[in-house]
Amino acid sequence: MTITKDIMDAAKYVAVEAGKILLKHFGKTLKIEEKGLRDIVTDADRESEEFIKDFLSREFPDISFYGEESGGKFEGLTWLVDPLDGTKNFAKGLDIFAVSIALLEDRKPIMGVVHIPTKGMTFWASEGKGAYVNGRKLLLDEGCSLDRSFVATGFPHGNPELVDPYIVGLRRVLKKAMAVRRLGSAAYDLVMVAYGMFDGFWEFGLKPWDTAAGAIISKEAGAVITDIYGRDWDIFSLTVLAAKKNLHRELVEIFSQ
Ligand code: 2AM
Ligand code: CA
Repeated sequence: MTITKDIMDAAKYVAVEAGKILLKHFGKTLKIEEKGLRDIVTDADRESEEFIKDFLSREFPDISFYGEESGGKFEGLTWLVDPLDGTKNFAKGLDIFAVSIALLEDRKPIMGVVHIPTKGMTFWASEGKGAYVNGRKLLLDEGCSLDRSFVATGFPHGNPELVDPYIVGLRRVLKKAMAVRRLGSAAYDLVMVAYGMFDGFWEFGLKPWDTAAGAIISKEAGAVITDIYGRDWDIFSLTVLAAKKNLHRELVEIFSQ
């Protein structure tokens, strides 16, 4: 499907408006509910998703909808939405969180919007058409070696079995990297790769809605995106690695040892 300006504008609009809903709740006392093992949801997640779902379902009745909080179905063309990526940060008053909206065609992201309300930054991309932040085109250089790189990661959560294999790779990266950061919002991390702030990012055990939009944005900005072993990545992959070209090669070698 061709991504028209109308469809991109609608996704950007709804992401920015959902961001306003999040800001309205941010820093206030929140109703926090446990939805799974060490997994929480707040009223802000729910209100943001409801708003996005209502808007997109009304504007695009032929496109399916899947949201982290309300579910749905992955069928043909599907909106895949994380209404608040970085819920734990948000609930604790740490201002690193994002709204993530991807459009999937047969389970593959063909367009993505990530909005960071606390920074007033809206990132977007569509397949083959490049990535942008607030109207400025993003174009990454080829990157350098790990010892000169500023990289981000996410720690495994929810599945204790991922911790040991994750630590093996983290140990190797920590011995070489200029610096390693951990923010707690994968959509935010991925657009910061697109932005060139992070030279690379990897994480284990993410969900499709955490990565779909950020992945197409970082790819369209010029990052290479695979799993940590350099194999083809899709939204259901167990691991993700997005990095500038030269760093990507070095990280794949490190993780594959
Ligand atoms: P979330 O805030 O939408 O849940 C940080 O490592 C990333 O992992 C975030 O993108 C976060 O998305 C996700 N995450 C945090 N805790 C999680 C859990 N218990 N299960 C699955 N994903 C989680
Ligand atoms: Ca979320």
